[in-house]
Amino acid sequence: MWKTPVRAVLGLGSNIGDKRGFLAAAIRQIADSEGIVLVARSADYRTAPWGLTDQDWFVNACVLVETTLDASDLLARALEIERALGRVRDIRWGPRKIDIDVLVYGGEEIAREGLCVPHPRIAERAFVLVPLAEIWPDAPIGGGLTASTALAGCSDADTIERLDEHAS
Ligand code: PH2
Ligand code: MG
Ligand code: MG
Repeated sequence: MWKTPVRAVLGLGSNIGDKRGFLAAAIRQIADSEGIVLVARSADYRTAPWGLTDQDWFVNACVLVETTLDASDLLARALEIERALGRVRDIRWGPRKIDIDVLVYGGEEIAREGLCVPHPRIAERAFVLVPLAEIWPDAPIGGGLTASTALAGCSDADTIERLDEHAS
């Protein structure tokens, strides 16, 4: 049965090793996935660590996709790509080679074990809002907010530095 594609956003982050290389590799694998079409990719951004501040700086980016996968299959695919790129899960909010979060899945609000969409902390995180607003300013991020309205109220957006186009 044909399923209408859903617009979804994945947020990517890395703060170990070849950070931009991990993001680029993850985005290639996302784009090559069955049931996922890559619509837009933000620039890479250099961001100060949030939450656990005693760790290296991050590179963050967001991608907008259209997908026929349901939300849990999209999450499963994201976690599979994390594993393929060597992600080891240890410290919450701690250093990672690659993190891929399902931030938005259509306008849907999903709250169950392991899957909370829109991601509950988007509105406080400039490292998510800046790349998200670049590619989809009207993205519905919950609580009646969009990426651009939340960004307007976000105090640390100036800690986010856009990086030059990647050579690869
Ligand atoms: N991810 C976290 C915790 N803190 N800080 C930045 N700058 N970027 C991240 O992707 C990030 C973080 C947990 O997922
Ligand atoms: Mg994650
Ligand atoms: Mg995360």
